[in-house]
Amino acid sequence: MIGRVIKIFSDFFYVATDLGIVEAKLRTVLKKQKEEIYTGDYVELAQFDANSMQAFILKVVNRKNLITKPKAANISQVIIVSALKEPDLNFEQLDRYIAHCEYNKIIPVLCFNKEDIQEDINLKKKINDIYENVGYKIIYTSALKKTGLEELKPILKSNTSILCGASGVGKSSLINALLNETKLRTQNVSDKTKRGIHTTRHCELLEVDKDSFIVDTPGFSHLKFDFLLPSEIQKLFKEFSLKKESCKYKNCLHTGEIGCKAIDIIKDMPLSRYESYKKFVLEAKDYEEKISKKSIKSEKGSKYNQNKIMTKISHKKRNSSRKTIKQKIYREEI
Ligand SMILES: Nc1nc2c(ncn2[C@@H]2O[C@H](COP(=O)(O)OP(=O)(O)OP(=O)(O)O)[C@@H](O)[C@H]2O)c(=O)[nH]1
Ligand SMILES: [Mg+2]
Ligand SMILES: [Zn+2]
Repeated sequence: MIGRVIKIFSDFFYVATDLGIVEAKLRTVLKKQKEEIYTGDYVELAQFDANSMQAFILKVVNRKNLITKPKAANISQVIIVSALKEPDLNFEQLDRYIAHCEYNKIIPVLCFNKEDIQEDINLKKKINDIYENVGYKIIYTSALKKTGLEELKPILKSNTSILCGASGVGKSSLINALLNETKLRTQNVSDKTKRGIHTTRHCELLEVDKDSFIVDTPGFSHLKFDFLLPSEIQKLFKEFSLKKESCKYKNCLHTGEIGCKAIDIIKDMPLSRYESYKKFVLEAKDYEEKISKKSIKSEKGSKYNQNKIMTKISHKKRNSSRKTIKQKIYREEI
């Protein structure tokens, strides 16, 4: 029997099947192999007991892709949810989510929620100016007043979409509004900080319409680019790839280098986008420095042998030579 994992609570996997929701555990072999299973995975079940609706997971089938933050599998689309107010819109944070989608090669849709409490019309204009230019789909919603949902529904059609964004922006509220029921728990943002209080704790896949699935996720905001090289950051900003005339210098980071030909792109780039770009480049530079220090360290622990670098192995880890073993046996014999 094949089913789809909709929720994971410690060792229990809730799997949607034709016969209903099955509570499954991993087979011991899978556990030993440390096979990780994610919300959204299709799995093969065995030893199904119809009375208790329990079974064991044999294996994962047909995993098309995997997102590691938030963790989910077989995702066709990311919907980045931001609030226009409470919590205030943070452009740098939004650029972080977008850049992560670009890194994962998944096109994001930008959803700006809580439009019912934001009176500043210039904010919408600013958003459109920044993000429409680079081709991202933008929608405005209010989960509370149920506006914008008709625009969101066709985007979700025949997709498995994952909602991601900071805590309190209204991800769970949006799904409740789409389902027309209070299925998911939601909570007011903190009075003091106007930030969310991490209500959703697990990823959960829900069917919002026939063949349209959506994954609710816990809010998160710690996304840093401390795993890429500085030269890789420009690939995450569409502005650099959309224009043909760009800077071709291999090592140029387009951050004020003499002779940089990306000057026109930077001139046209909204300030907030360029600021985000420079910040991510700095994070990547820290990473580059860290790995170069590490490699110097490992080189110091190496010695040359026939023109090859051989890493020194500590005495404890090194295998004894045959001569030493023979001597030991000899000593034991006498
Ligand atoms: N005014 C207004 N309030 C909203 C809207 N959407 C959500 N809220 C409120 O915002 C608060 C947080 O909403 P949640 O749906 O819990 O937010 P979340 O993004 O799921 O948060 P986490 O689960 O912590 O990641 C709740 O009090 C909601 O009622 C909206 O469109 N307008
Ligand atoms: Mg939530
Ligand atoms: Zn350049």
